[in-house]
Amino acid sequence: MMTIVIISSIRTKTKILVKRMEEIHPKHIFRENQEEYVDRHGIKVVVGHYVGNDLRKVPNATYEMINTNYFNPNPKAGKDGSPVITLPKDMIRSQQLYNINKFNVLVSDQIPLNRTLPDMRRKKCTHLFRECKDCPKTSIIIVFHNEAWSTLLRTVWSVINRSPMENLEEIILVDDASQREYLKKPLDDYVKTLPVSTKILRTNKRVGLIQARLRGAAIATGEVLTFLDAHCECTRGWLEPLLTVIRDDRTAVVCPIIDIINDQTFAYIKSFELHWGAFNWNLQFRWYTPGGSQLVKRQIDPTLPFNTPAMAGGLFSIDRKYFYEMGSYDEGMTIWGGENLEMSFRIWMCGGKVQIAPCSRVGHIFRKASPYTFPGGIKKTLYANLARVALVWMDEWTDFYFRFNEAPNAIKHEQNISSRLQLKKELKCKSFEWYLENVWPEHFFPTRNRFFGHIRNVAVDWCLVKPDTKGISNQPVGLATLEPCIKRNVTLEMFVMTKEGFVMTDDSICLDAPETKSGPVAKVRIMACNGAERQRWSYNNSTKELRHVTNQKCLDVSDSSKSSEGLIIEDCNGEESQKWILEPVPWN
Ligand code: LR7
Ligand code: MN
Repeated sequence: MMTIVIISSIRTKTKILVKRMEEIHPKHIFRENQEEYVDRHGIKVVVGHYVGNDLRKVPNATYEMINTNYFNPNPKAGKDGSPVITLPKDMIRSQQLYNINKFNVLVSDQIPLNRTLPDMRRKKCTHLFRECKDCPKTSIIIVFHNEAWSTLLRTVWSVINRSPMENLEEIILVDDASQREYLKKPLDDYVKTLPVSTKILRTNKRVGLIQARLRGAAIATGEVLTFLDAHCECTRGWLEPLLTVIRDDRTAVVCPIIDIINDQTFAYIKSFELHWGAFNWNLQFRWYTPGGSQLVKRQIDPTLPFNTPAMAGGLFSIDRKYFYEMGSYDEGMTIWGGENLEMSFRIWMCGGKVQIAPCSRVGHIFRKASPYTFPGGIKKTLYANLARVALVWMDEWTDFYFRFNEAPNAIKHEQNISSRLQLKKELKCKSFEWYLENVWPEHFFPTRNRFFGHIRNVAVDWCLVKPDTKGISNQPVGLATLEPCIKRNVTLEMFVMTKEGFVMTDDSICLDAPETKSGPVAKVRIMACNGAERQRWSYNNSTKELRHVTNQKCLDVSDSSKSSEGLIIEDCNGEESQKWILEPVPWN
C-alpha cells in the first residue's frame, strides 16, 4: 500500500507531505503526536513530527510535497542561467524525485527564485525597446496543476523583476485543483507579500488548462492578457516587444521566442531563432524551418515580428477584448492539448494574425513526459480536443485527419461542436484551404492540385518509405529506401508531390539529392524540406522517370536498394529500375 506521510517540522511548524512507495519506520522520523488514517483514495496517511533537520535525508523516501521549508536555495546556483550539476551523493535522490514533476526538482530547489539570466536579445532589440510608449497594461495569467513551488514562484518572480511596472496590471494564478498542501494556504500567504497585485483562483475540480485559463481571463482587468506556463523564466525586455505588437495591431496574437530550460540542469539555453510553429498530419505541434522567401525576409531584419502558422500555446499575449470577440477558447476542450492549434486556425482564418516577436525571449522547461494524470484518459481529453479542431476548422482536410488517426476518429461523433461552427459563421472565417495556401504555403498536406499517394518502383515492386531514424529537431531523416508496399501503416509510405516538384511527406521532409553532376554514386536522402533546387524533381507520365531537376539524372534503385543502401540518382537509361508509378490514394 502506498503511504503518504505528513510531517510537521518542529522547527518551522509547517506541514510537509512525504509520499513514499514503501513503509518507512515511523520511529526514524517521528517523535510524538503520530496519527494514522486511510484517506478517501485508500491511501494510508501518517501524520507526525519530523525530527531530522534535513528532509532530504529521510531514508529512501520519494516525496511529493516540498514546501518553502525544504526550498533551500544557494545564492550562486544557476546564476546567469548556468547549469546546476547534481552531485553524485544526490544522484539517487534526484532520480527518485524526477518523476513527481518530470524535471529535476532537487536542482530547481537550489536555484534562487530571482536568479539572474543572461540578456538573450540581439543588440538592436535593446535599442528598439528601451521603453514601451503608449503600450497597454497586461494581466499575466498562469495556470497550474501540482506545480513545484520553486518553478512556479521563479516564473512569478521573473515576471515581477523583468517587466516594466507601468505595463503590469496584475498577476493571476489559477490553481487547477492541485492536491499539494503547499499550493494552498502557504501559497496564499506567500503571494500577499509580493510587490505586485497577485490573485489566486482555484477550480474546485480539475478542469484542465483551457478552462482554467478562461477563468483567469474572466477576472482579468488588464487591456492585454498574457499567458504563461507555470515553469517559465522571462528574460530582460521580454514584455515590451509583445505589447508593442498589440499596441500597433490589436488583431495580432503574439508569442515570444521560447528558449529552453533544461529539465535536468535548469541551464537556460538559447533556442533556434529561425523556426516557426506548425503541425504534422497527426496535428502534433512542431517547429519547422520556414521556406526561402520567409527566411530571406527574416535575415534582413531579425528583430521584426514574423508570422507563424501556429503557436506552441503556452506563452502569448492577446488584446483582452479581441480574445472574447474571437471566441476565446473552445469550452468543449478539457485538460490538455489542441487548444493552441484551435486558436491559431481561428485567429488566422477569421481575420487576425499569429506572430512571434523575436526580441522577446522567455525560457520554458521542456519535459519529455507529462507529470500528471489525464482524467478520463487520453481519448476523452487530448484526442477529443484534436477531433474538435479537425471537425470545426479543417474543412476538406477533416477526413484526411480522421483517416490517418484512428483514436480521434473513434470518438468524433461524441463531439458537439455546433456553437463553434456558429462562431465560425458569425466571424465569416475563411477556409482551411485559404489558410494552407496563404499562411503556410510550404505545407506538406495533400491538395487538389498535387499528387498524394504511393511511389512504387516498377523493377522491384516496392514503395518509397519515410526513414525511421530521427534528426536533431526530431524530424525523420535518412537514406531514401524502399519497402514492400503495405497499406497498413499507411502514412509511412504516403508522399505528396507538388507542382514545383517537391516530393515531400509528413513532418516536412523531402526527397533530396546532391547537385553535383559527376562523381561516384549519388545517394538520395530524405531530409528537412528547405525549398532548395536540390529537392526538386520532375515526373514524366509516359517514361515514368523521376528526374532530379538540377542535374537531369534519374531516381534509380541501387543494386542493394532493398537494404539500407538506399536509392541513387543515375544517368537516365530507360530501364525498369528507373520507372516509378505514382499511385494516388484518396485523401478526403
Ligand atoms: O489539467 C491541467 N491543468 C493545468 O492547469 C493540465 C495542465 N495545466 C497547466 C500546467 O501546470 C502548465 O502550467 O497548464 C500549463 C501547461 O501544461 P504543460 O506544461 O504540461 O504543457 P506543455 O508545456 O507540455 O505543452 C504545450 O502545449 C499545451 C497544449 O495544451 C499547452 O498549450 C501548453 O501551454 C504548451 N506549452 C508551451 O507552449 C510552452 C512551449 C512548449 C513548446 C513547444
Ligand atoms: Mn509547459
